[in-house]
Amino acid sequence: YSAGLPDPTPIIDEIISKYPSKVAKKRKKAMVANDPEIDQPVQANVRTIPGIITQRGCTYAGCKGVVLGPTRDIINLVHGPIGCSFYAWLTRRNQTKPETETAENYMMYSFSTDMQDENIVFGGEVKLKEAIREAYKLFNPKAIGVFSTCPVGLIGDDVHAVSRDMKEELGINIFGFSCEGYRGVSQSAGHHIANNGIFKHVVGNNDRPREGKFQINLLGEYNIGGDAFELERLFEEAGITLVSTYSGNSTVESFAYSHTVDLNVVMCHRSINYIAEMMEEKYGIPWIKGNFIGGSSTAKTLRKVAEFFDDAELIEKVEEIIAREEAKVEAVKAAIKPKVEGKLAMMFVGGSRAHHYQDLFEELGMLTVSAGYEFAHRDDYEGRHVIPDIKIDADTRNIEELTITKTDNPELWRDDLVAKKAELEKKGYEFSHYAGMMPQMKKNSLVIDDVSHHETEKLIEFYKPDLFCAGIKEKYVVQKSGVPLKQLHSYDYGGPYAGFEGAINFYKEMERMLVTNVWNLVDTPWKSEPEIVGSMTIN
Ligand code: CFN
Ligand code: HCA
Repeated sequence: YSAGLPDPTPIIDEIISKYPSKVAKKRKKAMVANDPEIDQPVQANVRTIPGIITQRGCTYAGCKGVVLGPTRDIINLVHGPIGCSFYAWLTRRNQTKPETETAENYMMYSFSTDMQDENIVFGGEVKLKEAIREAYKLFNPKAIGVFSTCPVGLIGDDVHAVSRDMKEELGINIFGFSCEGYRGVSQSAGHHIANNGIFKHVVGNNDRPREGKFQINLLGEYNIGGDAFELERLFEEAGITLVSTYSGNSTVESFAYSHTVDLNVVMCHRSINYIAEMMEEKYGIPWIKGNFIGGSSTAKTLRKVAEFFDDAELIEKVEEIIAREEAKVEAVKAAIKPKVEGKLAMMFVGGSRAHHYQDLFEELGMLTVSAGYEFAHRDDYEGRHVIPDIKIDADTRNIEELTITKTDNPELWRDDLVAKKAELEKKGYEFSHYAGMMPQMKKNSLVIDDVSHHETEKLIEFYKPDLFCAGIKEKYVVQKSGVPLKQLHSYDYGGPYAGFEGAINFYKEMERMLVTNVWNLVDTPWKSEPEIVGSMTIN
């Protein structure tokens, strides 16, 4: 495609020609032939059509698995059948490192009320109370979060009332989440519910005094494959105090004083923008977007943070780190780029990585021919706030809304930060500017939201990509067709891929996966053998 990508309209038409007309009409709105120069709407954050094989997960997965899952000093108790808890048991590869050997860490456990038929018929609140008492007696935790699964909402167990009663009885922080799987159209609703719950029940509970000259939180970083450890290394060396991370390698203890920072740096905007906005509204803390996927993105984000603090010493230190680290990154890139340049990649992942990882491919000279998110909203694609986040009906129906009021404690309302933000904005510094995926992608690349299994097969046939990036459910189906699949959720067994060290690891992984003949040797049975057709004789 050195002369540019072909117009993907024929492939869009071919894909949807197999669908019934109503379905075709709906799916067509989720597919766009990209033009970075013009704004085009893409359908996103709407209900998946029943019968289509989607990549998506549920609201419970977004709340329990994604946002609260990586926090080690809270017992995350799942109220529901055991399968829901088992599903979210360390499958996301979010790592953690307690300060000491005896510090609280419950992440290796899977807590569940293990609901049975009789609890569905007679109610499960008594069992939930017993489970909370048992967890408290065994572990003596400082906090317990209770997560609702589908049957809980259907039978009407009130996890909030139970949590309030148990908080009073045991004297520790206990709170519930109405994150039943069916509540939204995807994981996205679960992120919102988790953000609201943490903000309401934890943030602001501890007004710890400052501990550093430059204090930040990192929002939307989940320490998959050790990503957060690499970023912690960089901040520490620069002299920037990382007060809390939402929620890679995190503690609820740190969430409680995370409102004492000067700046929030938001990495995955999709999952955590709500906390950034609420902290700004209540405490006056500004937030900026940051991306640490790719060597040049990492350098750019570090510079942005240093620029915010406007401190000569900090700026110098950050430049010193960037110069040293970029030299290492460049050396590896120079060796690998000639071997993978021009290779074609596709990625269909979550709500931010399908965009962020394009930076790494660009650095290697690879071309992203088609990409999409599973559950992002239109602003994540188009780069503008096109829909007010809080009001999308299917996504927010029944979500308990929070009324945020400016803090009444004058010491906690940061006038200095509000003034600083206004001053920087005048200089053209854009705080909440959110660059979406589409303006960065090439003309005629194909953007697809909530891609289906049928569409995946057709895309592979059409583009014959060198690499497909998605998750565990897609991995083996794609590989059986002779195309290597890199998991951009769990990183397969690899990582970290964030920061400078992460970029080096990722380049090496691309060399390992793409400079090999093994995929040409894959001989799928359906290529050589006729399709097996079933038949039945009725006498
Ligand atoms: S770690 Fe994040 S970066 S939080 Fe989100 S939108 Fe998921 S779990 Mo899988 S890998 Fe993925 Fe993103 Fe944000 Fe992860 S792209 S789907 S809900 N995601
Ligand atoms: C989730 C979690 C997930 C699943 C990954 C996958 C993750 O959505 O519930 O499908 O491989 O990153 O662990 O996104």
